[in-house]
Amino acid sequence: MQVSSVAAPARSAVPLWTVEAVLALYELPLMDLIWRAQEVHRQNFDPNAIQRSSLLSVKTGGCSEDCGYCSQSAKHKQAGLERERLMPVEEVVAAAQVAKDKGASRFCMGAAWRSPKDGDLDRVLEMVREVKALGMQTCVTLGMLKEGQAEKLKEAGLDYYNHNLDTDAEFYGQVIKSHTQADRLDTIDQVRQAGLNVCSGGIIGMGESRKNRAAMIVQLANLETVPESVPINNLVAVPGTPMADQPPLDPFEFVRTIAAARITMPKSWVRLSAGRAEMSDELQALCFLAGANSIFYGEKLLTTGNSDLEKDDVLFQRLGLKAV
Ligand code: SAM
Ligand code: DTB
Ligand code: SF4
Repeated sequence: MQVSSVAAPARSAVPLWTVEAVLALYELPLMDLIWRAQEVHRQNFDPNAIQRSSLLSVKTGGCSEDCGYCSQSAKHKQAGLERERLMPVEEVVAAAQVAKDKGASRFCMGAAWRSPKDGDLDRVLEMVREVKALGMQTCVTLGMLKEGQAEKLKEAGLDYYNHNLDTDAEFYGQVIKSHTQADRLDTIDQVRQAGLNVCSGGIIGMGESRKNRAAMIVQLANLETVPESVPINNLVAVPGTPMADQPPLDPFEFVRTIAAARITMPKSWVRLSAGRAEMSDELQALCFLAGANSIFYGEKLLTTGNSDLEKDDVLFQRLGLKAV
């Protein structure tokens, strides 16, 4: 695959990944792949330290977009979600304080918007300022940004903006028709230009091929600046969405995807994100071994359930993991 024409000057010394090279990683025997991922992981991180992030949906449902996996699209009425308004700042800060008291160091606020209106953004800026003042790392995910909005978030003290590629350029149009993957890349670029850390990853298990998965990893790893944070979500097949009946992915394919992300993006936080509630303890341990070093911690993701807090604490103890 010819990719050299997209090499930016800042990256010229860093060889770009090709889909073939990442597919070759996927095709390694699992033990060899995990060994390579663990080597890379140990060169860059404490292998026994896992960051705990809590999530809060600050504006739920009624989204204009048609993302096939999402319970929050206005088109997926069968998902039966109550549409809610943007939460008051005090309630968000109170939830962040609870998350901090329970041991989360990072707080991620999500809104079901195609893009934020300026008035709504002002309230989110206040949330960011106040959550940051609690001493937590902050992340928001608000959809596509218009010019100037990323800068305002940066000024408010935001650490990370989450905007997932979700899937590769080829498969994207089969899952989402209301915006393009190029729109996503444009927002990621604005976030980067504003000096924010980029959090961008994707969802697997949506019926994409292994090649699509590898191509998504390549797109992320070859961004002009590698995203500092890469969430890997396993599809939560929500009843009432077009993906409700999607057969579950082979769990080892999930582990392989974590390993591919770790090897191609050695210094990034690789986040074992949605789908953890359905995973066994042993599978989660394999994900950590493959280089995942962050989880969502708390009873809820945005609209769906997450692993039990107490169960996570026991798992950390059993595996000798420390929370950071
Ligand atoms: N509306 C904004 C956006 O799409 O960027 C922010 C909120 S959206 C819910 C954030 C991310 O949640 C999506 O990019 C997707 O990766 C993830 N997500 C949503 N529904 C999911 C599901 N059913 N399973 C796994 N991940 C999901
Ligand atoms: C990300 O990559 N995963 C999180 C966070 N970023 C915002 C969201 C997962 C949502 C799972 C489905 C739900 O709870 O609605
Ligand atoms: Fe809206 Fe985001 Fe859900 Fe897409 S993923 S429908 S943009 S909330």
